[in-house]
Amino acid sequence: MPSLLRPLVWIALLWLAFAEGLNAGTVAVSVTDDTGKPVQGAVVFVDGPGLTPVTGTPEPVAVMDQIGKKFVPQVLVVPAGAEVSFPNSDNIRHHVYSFSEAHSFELPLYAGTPTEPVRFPAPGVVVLGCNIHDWMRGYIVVVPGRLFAVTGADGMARIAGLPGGRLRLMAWHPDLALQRAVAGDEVDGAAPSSATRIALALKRKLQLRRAPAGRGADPY
Ligand SMILES: [Cu+2]
Repeated sequence: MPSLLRPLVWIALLWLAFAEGLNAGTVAVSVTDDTGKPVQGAVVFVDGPGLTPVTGTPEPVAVMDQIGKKFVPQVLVVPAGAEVSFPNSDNIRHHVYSFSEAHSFELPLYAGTPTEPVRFPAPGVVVLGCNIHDWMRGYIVVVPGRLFAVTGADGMARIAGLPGGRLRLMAWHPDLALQRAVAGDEVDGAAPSSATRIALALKRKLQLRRAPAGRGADPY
């Protein structure tokens, strides 16, 4: 390339980067409970047009493990269309199932890692259980696109790279009184930055007394 043209190429590249920055907004979301306290571990995601769908290969497969008779992680967030593997890292068998509307499925009693992952085609909350161990509870939160974040101890989640247009922010938490995502404000994705707040009605935590020593031996 003639050296005279090189500065023009750099200017064009810088302009593209600048224009991209203009179109990609950032939102800071503060999630609280209904008394105004920050909520940690809430899934915040964006719903609206212009979100990138998952088209399949070579998308990495997400993992929902089973360790010590628990689902690990307890909450897994994936974009719609993603595949999830359910390895069983315990030396006993588990029987994973979900009756959720977003995707009901079953992995009958198994050890090790099933050969096929499970695809989650539609957005929604998929509640996982195990037929053998009643207390095992896990959640796969299937969100419409790749724009999501989980709140920290301060109840804050930040999502960058918003597409232009009106976008609705949604929030979900495993302790929600009703197991469905809560709609927050709409934001303008083209704005460089915005901030909003979502309040969640959580289940009241019961103050359980400790079981007497020597009882409650694990039968499994
Ligand atoms: Cu189990």
